[in-house]
Amino acid sequence: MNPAETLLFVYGTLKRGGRNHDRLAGQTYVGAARTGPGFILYSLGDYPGLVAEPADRGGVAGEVWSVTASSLAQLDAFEGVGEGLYRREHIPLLPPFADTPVETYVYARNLAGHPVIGSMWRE
Ligand code: PCA
Repeated sequence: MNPAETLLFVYGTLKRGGRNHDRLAGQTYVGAARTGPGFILYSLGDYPGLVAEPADRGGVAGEVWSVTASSLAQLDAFEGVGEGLYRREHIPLLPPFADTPVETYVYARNLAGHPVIGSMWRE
């Protein structure tokens, strides 16, 4: 992996085939991935939010991408990190990424009234 890049776990509209996948144009697909247990997805309408859920046993499915610093800055802006919509944080993944530092967008706002999706987002 290019040490100047960040490994990013995407689980929603940024995935291949997803509505916002073109925001990863020019970035490098690393592979399919799954979080360790303890995370679930909620539906926020037409996009999902990943949050910690200690009772979860299944984790969340997604993809790991290697992204440049400038791409990451654009993605942070798109995902509303500055406005507190998501926080970009390290996330534990299952093998083959268990020992690899990977980050993801964790939903940062109140989920009251939003339905649980579970472990996989489909558009
Ligand atoms: N975009 C980011 C977070 C949720 C969303 O729809 C992603 O795909 O990982």
